[in-house]
Amino acid sequence: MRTSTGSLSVEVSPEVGDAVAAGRAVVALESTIFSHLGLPSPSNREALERCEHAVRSAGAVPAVTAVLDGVARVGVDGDDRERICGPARKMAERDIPVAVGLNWEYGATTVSAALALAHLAGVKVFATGGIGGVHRGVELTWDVSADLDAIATRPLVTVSAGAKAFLDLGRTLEHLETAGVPVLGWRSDDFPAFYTRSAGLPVPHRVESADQVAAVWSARTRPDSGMLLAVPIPSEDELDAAHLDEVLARALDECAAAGVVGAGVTPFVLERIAMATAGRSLPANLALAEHNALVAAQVAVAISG
Ligand code: PSU
Ligand code: MN
Repeated sequence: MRTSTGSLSVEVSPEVGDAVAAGRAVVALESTIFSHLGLPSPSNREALERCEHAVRSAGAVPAVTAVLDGVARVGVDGDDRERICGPARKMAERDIPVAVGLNWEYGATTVSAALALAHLAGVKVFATGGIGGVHRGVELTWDVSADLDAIATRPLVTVSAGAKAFLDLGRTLEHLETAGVPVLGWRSDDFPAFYTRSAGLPVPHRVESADQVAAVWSARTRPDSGMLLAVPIPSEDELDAAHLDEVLARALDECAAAGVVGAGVTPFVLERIAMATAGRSLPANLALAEHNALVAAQVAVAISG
């Protein structure tokens, strides 16, 4: 099924297209996390399988987003699914026209790109690991992830374990407030920090159930706006916060010393974190992504019901 808005046409898989047309629950997934950019092999494939399984177990249809051979896709099945776990080029929303126009083999969607494609396919809920946000030292680098504006301006619920831990989380919350994004804490009063359950910052509002998220969703003042559901990592998978702070500080210093800027910052820092935590960050990353997918599916069911 092909759906087209403006000048971009999106290839929607039959399963996802049927579900959207029938008003059934669908959860969009970004592909960066499943590609070589997000997680090392074979963890990336495990992440894909666990996220898809979690979505299905709650009665929703998973919809992986990507550009493959220059075609924007929502819902990737069959042989193409294998390619999602391969080498990719990182693709924010602004890169989608380039990936399509210049026929990229595999453009992996970040949050902003996934939201753009999911919206074109009529999907209402999106799950990821951690969103991008305002970087530490933003006053010098001006580095604010395009994820934040996409969350504000795409009519989807984004489900994430907060923002990536090495960001400036206070300023990230400020930016979301300015952009008018409702931020809800899933059974928590704290904004989560990806690998840990609390960033030491309060989340503006707490919700206890998917039905409550759906109730907030249906009362938005602007139909074209989105919201963020912040889901803390399950307690048993949480990393030690004090150790993590040291690791993050070192990784950011190394990033600066190596002169890495722009889109290269996130992959560089994530790799350093994985190395310095002796692999413990990897199972944590998998667990939180799977849990987010499960909560997102419950929300999608509540919204479609
Ligand atoms: N969080 C992770 N791994 C990732 C990302 C986030 O643990 O790979 C990716 C997501 O795709 C997110 C992107 O949308 O990083 C943000 O990148 P940037 O900061 O360059 O906008
Ligand atoms: Mn950036």
